[in-house]
Amino acid sequence: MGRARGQDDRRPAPETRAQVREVWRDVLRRDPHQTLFHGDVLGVLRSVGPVLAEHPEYADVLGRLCEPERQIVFRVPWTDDAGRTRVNRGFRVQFNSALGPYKGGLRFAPSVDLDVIKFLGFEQIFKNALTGQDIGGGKGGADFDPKQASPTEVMRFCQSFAVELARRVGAAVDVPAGDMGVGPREIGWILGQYQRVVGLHEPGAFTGKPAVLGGSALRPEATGFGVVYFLQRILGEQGRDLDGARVVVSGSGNVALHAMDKVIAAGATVVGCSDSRGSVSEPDGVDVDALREVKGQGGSVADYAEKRSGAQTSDGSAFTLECEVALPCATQNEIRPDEARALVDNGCWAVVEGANGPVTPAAREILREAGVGFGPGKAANAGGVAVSALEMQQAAGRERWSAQDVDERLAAIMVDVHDRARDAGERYCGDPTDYENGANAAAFLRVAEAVHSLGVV
Ligand code: NDP
Ligand code: 2IT
Repeated sequence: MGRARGQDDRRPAPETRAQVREVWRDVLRRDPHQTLFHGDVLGVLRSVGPVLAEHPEYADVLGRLCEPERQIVFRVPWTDDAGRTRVNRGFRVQFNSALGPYKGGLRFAPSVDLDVIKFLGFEQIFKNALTGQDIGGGKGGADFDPKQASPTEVMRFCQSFAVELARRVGAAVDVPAGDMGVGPREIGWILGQYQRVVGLHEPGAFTGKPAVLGGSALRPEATGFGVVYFLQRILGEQGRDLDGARVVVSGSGNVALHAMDKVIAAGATVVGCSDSRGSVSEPDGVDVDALREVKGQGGSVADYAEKRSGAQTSDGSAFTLECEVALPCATQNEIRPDEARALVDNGCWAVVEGANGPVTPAAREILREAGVGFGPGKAANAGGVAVSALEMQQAAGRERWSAQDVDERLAAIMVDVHDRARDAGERYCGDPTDYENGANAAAFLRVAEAVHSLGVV
């Protein structure tokens, strides 16, 4: 990137600012109750001002970025083990396809609604652009609770969900993957029914598949590993490293467990973790294999702690524990102002988002003012979707790459994501550590150029 822009060059012209205000008014008017989505849009609109000062022609793109190309809401009927008919609501929001097929995960959780899916889908457009790969943005899921269902019920649900999805997705159209509540097992079941309906062998229509069906080596690990590769770059810029650091990780699902593995391998100690039922502190270090085993059997972090003499459980947040690094890897809105203040008071060096949207805007402001390093999810957790894109490449080329090969590519992509966010932070905000505005600016530049080049479509 060229010379950093001065303060005066960073303010868009009055007519450009008016265009941005009109986009924001339309977003509020169309869906007045979608507060999660609004928060995410506002963050992007605030970040892109300096980009629009340089490229006023991209203001015209904003309205199209904020309105999904297509929103599919559908009924998912299924039969439970007692023979009763059950109904859930399914979603697929195909947000933007300027850079490639819509790409993004499926979330199964009772809290899923159109607001959650639009927030995640909007975030995904920019995250995917930051990876440098040719993938558009989308997201989907259902208000279905897999934790309250037996394996046969989950399979029937996935099959019913896949029947509707079959008319909407495909390797060159839209390529879903997993997210909360959806892992390789569910993707395998969805793919199985999808292929029956479309009458094709088309494993490239989904990523995050079981390895035997063409799932990429290291896709399960990719998000958590990528978070730590990003964290290591932030710490490197601070002249620090993970050796001897105390780390708190929230969640104990896919992203959290692999992030724990990676920080421990780098010499850190995981002193706290959590799940939807509570949190645990363990100053001598969480035993991740033991935790994985308990969680794999449907247990909670409290069940894990019961077996460990040095562990203590709590109903409160894990982020009030003393730590140098915080990795929120569970869900949105986990770190609010109270937790942010506790992290600052405890001398935390960096907060890096493994989950999507776990740190609220007010909490981010507190971290920023205190000079705590912050890695926004759309950059820091991009490793998952990046390896999904590598899985798409492997499917298209009928190839299988080794775990080492994928890990090297993942590490290189995370360095690029970090450097893109840092360089844009420097250029557009005069602050190379402003990864949040930098990530938004860098991603917007790439997507906006693509949308603009396609004409008004
Ligand atoms: P999982 O379903 O594997 O794990 C989610 C974890 O979060 C579980 O331990 C769950 O608890 C916990 N959790 C859920 N809700 C809450 C809550 N309200 N409070 C505290 N803990 C909670 O999901 P993933 O690990 O795949 O996803 C985690 C986050 O990472 C999500 O925000 C997701 O969007 C994001 N992400 C995921 C990617 C991926 O590749 N999977 C890629 C990029 C981002 P319990 O065990 O009790 O259910
Ligand atoms: O939030 C995310 O980036 C994901 N759930 C992964 C999406 C994907 O397509 O791999």
